[in-house]
Amino acid sequence: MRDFDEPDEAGLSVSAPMTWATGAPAVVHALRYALGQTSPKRTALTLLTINQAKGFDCPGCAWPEPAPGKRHRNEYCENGAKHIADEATSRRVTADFFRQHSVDELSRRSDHWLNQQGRLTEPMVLREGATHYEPIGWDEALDLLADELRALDHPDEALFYTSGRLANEPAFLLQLFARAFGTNNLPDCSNMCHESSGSALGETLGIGKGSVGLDDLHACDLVFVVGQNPGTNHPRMLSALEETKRRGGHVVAVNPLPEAGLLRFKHPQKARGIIGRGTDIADQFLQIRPGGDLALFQALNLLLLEAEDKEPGTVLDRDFIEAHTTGYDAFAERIRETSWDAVLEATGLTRGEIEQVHERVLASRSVIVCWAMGLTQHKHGVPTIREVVNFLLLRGNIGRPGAGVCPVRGHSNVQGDRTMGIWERMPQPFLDRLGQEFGFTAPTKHGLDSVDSIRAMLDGRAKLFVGVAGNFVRASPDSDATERALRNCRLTAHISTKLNRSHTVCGRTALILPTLGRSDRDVQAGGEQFMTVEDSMSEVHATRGRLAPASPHLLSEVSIISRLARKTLTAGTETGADTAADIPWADFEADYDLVRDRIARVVDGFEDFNERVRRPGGFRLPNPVNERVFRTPTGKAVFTANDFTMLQAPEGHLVLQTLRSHDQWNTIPYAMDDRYRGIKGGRRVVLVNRADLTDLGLDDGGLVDLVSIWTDGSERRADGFRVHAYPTPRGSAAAYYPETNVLVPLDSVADISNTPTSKSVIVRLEPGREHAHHGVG
Ligand SMILES: Nc1nc2c(c(=O)[nH]1)N[C@H]1C(S)=C(S)[C@@H](COP(=O)(O)OP(=O)(O)OC[C@H]3O[C@@H](n4cnc5c(=O)[nH]c(N)nc54)[C@H](O)[C@@H]3O)O[C@H]1N2
Ligand SMILES: Nc1nc2c(c(=O)[nH]1)N[C@H]1C(S)=C(S)[C@@H](COP(=O)(O)OP(=O)(O)OC[C@H]3O[C@@H](n4cnc5c(=O)[nH]c(N)nc54)[C@H](O)[C@@H]3O)O[C@H]1N2
Ligand code: SF4
Ligand SMILES: [Mo]
Repeated sequence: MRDFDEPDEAGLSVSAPMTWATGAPAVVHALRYALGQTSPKRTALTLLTINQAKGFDCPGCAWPEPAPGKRHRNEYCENGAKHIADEATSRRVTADFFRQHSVDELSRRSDHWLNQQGRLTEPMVLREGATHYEPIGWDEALDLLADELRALDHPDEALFYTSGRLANEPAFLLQLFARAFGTNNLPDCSNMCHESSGSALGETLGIGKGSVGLDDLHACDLVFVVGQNPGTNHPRMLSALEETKRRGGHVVAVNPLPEAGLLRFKHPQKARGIIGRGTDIADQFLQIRPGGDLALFQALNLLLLEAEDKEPGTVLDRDFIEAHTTGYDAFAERIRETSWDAVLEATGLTRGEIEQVHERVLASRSVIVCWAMGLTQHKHGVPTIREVVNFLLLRGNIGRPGAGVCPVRGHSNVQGDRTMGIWERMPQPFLDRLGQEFGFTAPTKHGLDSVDSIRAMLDGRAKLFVGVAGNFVRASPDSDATERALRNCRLTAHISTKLNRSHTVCGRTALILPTLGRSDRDVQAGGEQFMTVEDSMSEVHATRGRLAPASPHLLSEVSIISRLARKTLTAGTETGADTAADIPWADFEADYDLVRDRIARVVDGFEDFNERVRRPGGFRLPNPVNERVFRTPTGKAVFTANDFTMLQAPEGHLVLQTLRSHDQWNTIPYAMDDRYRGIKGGRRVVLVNRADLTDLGLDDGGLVDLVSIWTDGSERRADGFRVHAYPTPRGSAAAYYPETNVLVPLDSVADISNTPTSKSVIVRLEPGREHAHHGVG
């Protein structure tokens, strides 16, 4: 199906990737997108208040803002401006729109087209057997949902999915509601994102978060940027790295792709950035094979041990290791078994390159390692991050200024949501405090994460899906299986700002519950409200929308959750859920200060929350790791012994990574270009090394289908991709998410964290056929 708005892949063109990121053109691109969505006045109103102390937090990534006094007047990036414009758009999806388009038709539209229709404006219901959504009042919609929840045989038959756009106050209320209802089934986007980081850091350092702040990054001697594409996904991180370099620090980038932002950066808000040549970011770029990072850090650790052997007492921080760590001996024994042949094969690097990095490490007093999806979304993501921790522990690069771990989070409040209790496995002390505060017993049985939720819906153990923000159907692996899972539900309901594919893949009954976005003003009975978020460096601050809401019928997330809870948690439920009559939902809805008062009593580090968050810039949550306090069972940081692992594709196959273009926000393409990688006018493109193209007998620019294989013999297919020669390592390929999620087998997950292996899908390329329609991957 095509429409005037439907992007046309026939316009696809691919040229050489760029070697620098962000400059004058970037600002022009942002403004062009903004003005295509809304008026100059709304554009000005939003862009001037993004990331300012009294404005709203950018709804894009979780990169922190500098302290209030150090903020630039335009403290946002090109992509932040696009995210805002996408939310502040003047386009609207009305009841009339749903009368014109059946659900079946909508389900065949592309992700791009659905998003371009604009903001959702009123609650809609798809009744059993109906072909179209129809309007429904708020009261009736929430009664319907509450009745379905109360009719379940057990609270664990319900799933409450969250995406990291959700601010702290609604996140706290959502998990409170789910637990008062009787379930820990709180899957979230983090399960598919940084869960491997949380698992590895929790086990080794006692807390699943990063330990560094912006000041540490500026003061650091050597920063590793591993498995991350900041030029597109965390653009203002480049300003921080530029500052590191200005102060004499160095940067090592580790990535299979020569990403523009890793190579050179032109600061868009400084004259020298616009006209000059810009700053070289990476002093050394390691073009690693996918999944080779575990081997790389094992080799670096081996070199450190050997250097210490040669000159004892000069390389390792013996005092730190002695006083603050356990597990050193078993770790060292394992590292000494490392084989250079295996390391060179796994990484695709030369020994000289690795030794050069080692020299840099020896020359640096303080080291930080930053990483993102290039590490977490592999089968051995958890051991890889554990090995990074080993590397830092060896020289005491944990718990002192200018050093530490820096998992760079994705969504603006994904870290805050976890702090607020959005996790299917919250520790017992948190559950106890929550129960005590509100007078009920929180369920102790762990809930389902994202992948296990799909399994539970497929086999009927879960019957009701509530999505709060996000686009579960497109974010999840194995698109066909996930769609079957959702369609198997009694009811699916989504609290959303914009139309997406999850609204079109429905249970027997479906609800769309439209809500305010970050930029919308939020006025309740108690007056104008603000909310709070926590960024990737544990800074908590306020966010306050300034625009007139997209429609008079919208409710805030806090209102929707509070009203639903009041309707659900009344006496006499079939589920036997605790009715938890002590929870003052109506008061919470009227005045978010009252929610924050409760957060202050339940969540560590939030004492005097209301008072402290009103200070300009808010406050930083303490990370005990920075005091060298490790909340592990032994009270010490843990060295781990990790088995060497490498990725290998069988003959004729490639390791495919699925990643983001410059013009998308997760499951939502904004436009069809990926400027820095030289790709224009299409997304169904797969990037392969030229020598592999030759070996596979494929033409540059030819049409292929991607076929993934899995150990149970099953195959999955994504059709109609153009294959292009690109400087990716031999044996690997890259293509965009979410079009390729159909290829990721549900059972292909990271050990321990259960994160889908989106960065290592084993595929072969077959002569292709044109993609029939754009809606389905
Ligand atoms: N504009 C924009 N910004 C975003 C997002 C967005 O969609 N659009 N999404 C947000 C979210 S939720 C997240 S989680 C972050 C994601 O931020 P990133 O993790 O930067 O995002 P990806 O596009 O998944 O890119 C992964 C990077 O890892 C590299 N990589 C792949 N495999 C390996 C490997 O085995 N080893 C190494 N060393 N590198 C590898 C890829 O080449 C790529 O550069 O971005 C956030 N910010
Ligand atoms: N193959 C593959 N799969 C992946 C990844 C990958 O790299 N490769 N990355 C994974 C990662 S890191 C992540 S984080 C997930 C992302 O998964 P999600 O977080 O589920 O997806 P998003 O695309 O961010 O969700 C976009 C939708 O959120 C809604 N929304 C936006 N703002 C608001 C708001 O303020 N309130 C409410 N209620 N709704 C709002 C809009 O309706 C919009 O359509 O995808 C994962 N899936
Ligand atoms: S770096 Fe991230 S948080 Fe900052 S303006 Fe850009 S998208 Fe928004
Ligand atoms: Mo993410």
